[in-house]
Amino acid sequence: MDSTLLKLGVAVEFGKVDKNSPYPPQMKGEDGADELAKQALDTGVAPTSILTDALVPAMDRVGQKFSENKIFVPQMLMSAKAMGAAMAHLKPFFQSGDVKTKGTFIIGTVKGDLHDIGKNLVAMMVEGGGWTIIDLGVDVNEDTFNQAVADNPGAIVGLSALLTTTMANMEAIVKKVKETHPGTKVLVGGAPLNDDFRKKIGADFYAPDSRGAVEYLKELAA
Ligand code: B1M
Repeated sequence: MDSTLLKLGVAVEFGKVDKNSPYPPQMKGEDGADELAKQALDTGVAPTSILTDALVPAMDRVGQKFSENKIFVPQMLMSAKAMGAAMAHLKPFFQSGDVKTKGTFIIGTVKGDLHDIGKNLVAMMVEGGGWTIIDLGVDVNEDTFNQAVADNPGAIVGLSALLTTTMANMEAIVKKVKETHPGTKVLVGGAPLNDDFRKKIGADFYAPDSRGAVEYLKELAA
């Protein structure tokens, strides 16, 4: 693999945000995710390769170490910050889609859940696919989703959850939105979900990743 991508993966894994960041001490003075993502783009590495070959595997390693109690929440947070610094460079590439005419996509991470990297990525890709995005942020309850649908009739709703405890909160959101606004399509995603769960809570589609979300919306717009 490209050596800049390898370094970028290490920077995200260890939470090195940028060159000036004092954390982690053993990487003092080295380039961080910010500089390395820019260098990768400048040398012609494709944005999708930066994402799938460096950033996502790095976050997987972080999750693995967290599961094994080798790192704790503060380290995970620094990795998320480093991932964010790299993603800021990729954003313009993922957003440079068609004119936004396909419709409105309301997205949020559900109640109780603060994970937003995957949700932001899905929002970026869908925006690049030509949709107007209404990002409700994290820890979003059923009333906020419902109000957003009331304000944007005909919008598609996307729910994200990264915790087995918070994915359960999706059901109440799907129920409320569908009861109040019949016919509203609801797309769900997030690492602990699967299609059986999607069926159980009455959502319309489960996408395992951002590409799946884009493809589903493309079908709806066709
Ligand atoms: Co958290 N965390 N975390 N965390 N965290 C996980 C999810 C975990 C798997 C780590 C582990 O134990 N291995 C674990 C969950 C266990 C479980 O429930 N099964 C966990 C835990 C336990 C926790 C806390 C409870 C820890 C604690 O406090 N003791 C806590 C919960 C806080 C809360 O939400 N209330 C917590 C906190 C945090 C941080 C704040 C430190 C930080 C998040 C920062 C942020 O998001 N701004 C964090 C992080 C970074 C992670 C890991 C390491 C990385 C998540 C990530 O960003 N992945 C994660 C382990 C892992 O995933 N490997 C972990 C990269 C991202 C691109 O992938 O989000 O999966 P992902 O999104 C994908 C797909 O899932 C899909 O497409 C995306 C792109 O391909 N997708 C959708 C997502 N949403 C979609 C919506 C769609 C369609 C597709 O349509 C609408």
